[in-house]
Amino acid sequence: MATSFQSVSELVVAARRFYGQVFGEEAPLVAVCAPGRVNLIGEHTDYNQGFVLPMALPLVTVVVGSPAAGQDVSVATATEDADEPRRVDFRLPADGSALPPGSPSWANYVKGVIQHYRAPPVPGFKAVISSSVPLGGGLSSSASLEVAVYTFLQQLQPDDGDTVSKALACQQAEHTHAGVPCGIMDQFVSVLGREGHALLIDCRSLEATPIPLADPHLVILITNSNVKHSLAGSEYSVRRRQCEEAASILGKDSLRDATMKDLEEARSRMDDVTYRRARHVIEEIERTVQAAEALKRGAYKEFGKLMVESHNSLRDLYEVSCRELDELVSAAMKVDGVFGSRMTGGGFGGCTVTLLQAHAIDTTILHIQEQYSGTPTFYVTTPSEGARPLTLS
Ligand code: GAF
Repeated sequence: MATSFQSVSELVVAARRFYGQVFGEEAPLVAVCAPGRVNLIGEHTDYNQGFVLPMALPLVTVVVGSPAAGQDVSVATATEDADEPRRVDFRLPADGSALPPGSPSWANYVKGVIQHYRAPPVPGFKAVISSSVPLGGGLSSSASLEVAVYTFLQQLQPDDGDTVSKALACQQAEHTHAGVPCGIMDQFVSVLGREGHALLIDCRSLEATPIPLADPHLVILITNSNVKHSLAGSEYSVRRRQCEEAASILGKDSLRDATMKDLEEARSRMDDVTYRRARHVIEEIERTVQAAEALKRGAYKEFGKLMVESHNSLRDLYEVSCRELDELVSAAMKVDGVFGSRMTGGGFGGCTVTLLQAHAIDTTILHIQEQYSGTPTFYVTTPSEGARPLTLS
């Protein structure tokens, strides 16, 4: 059975109750939410200025709160983590100077977004955070928190930027306050996601093309491996550097500008690891464009084949998969009615995404459960809307 998750309105009800418990005062005035994402194809291509094809999820982070007098900020999270305090209080720097990261770590996303908000000075506020995006599960819980906080600040004091600059500010927050040199995909789709559509994002021009994905005969199944290997953080930066190195050997600004012919011609001038990283990126960018075309035509078999090729390339050339993700993909691919399956997100744990015929959902879940050596969690999802303010009744 797929896991049921709290709807946006259930999360808001819970967050309002929690706000009362924490701050013990009148009801909050503002509520917003921002979604997590699943990437259908185009992995580790965003920081190479390539294409990605994610969709926003019905799993969201909700922020509810009110403006507060002065420069004081108080934020509490409904997520329990025994190691970290669930409430943080700090003062906004009056002179607009930096708001450095510190402890608890979850509050760094809030501080980072305040620092990069495009209409300073940010006023004081009280808020609580509540989320249905699994933490550290590769579905962009951090981007959804950043974008939710930014959307909350917009309700207190409108900014002067457009949606793309909002996504870029949230990406900056991740760089400076979480220390992750991520690409733009997660924040972009959390801001601009569209119900019933995947987004083909050109990570160079930052233009997005919505591709309809609302076929009642099709299911998008996310399987959480429920493992996260410690390599995830450090290896991400290593991969980024290897791609930059490959681009520089090829004499290109980024791997987006390179072809397989360029790479083969330069092969003797780079080591094998650099070659394999670059090959993944160049071929994955091409696969993503082909997959978007296939999706437009409803050619799910073709799409599924590209998903599996993407997974194999992430496993063998980019080396960001792991035993658990490989197990989940190969279990899914044995079931009749499954079009394709692959790891999604940064890798080294987290989730897989599987595209299948709706009638095959029960058999697929059962088969994966039987074959997987760990304990998976399943989410049946649909492409959902990006960040938005919510009405409080
Ligand atoms: C993580 C990053 F945050 C994204 O920018 C992207 O690079 C992804 O890994 C891999 O495709 O989610």
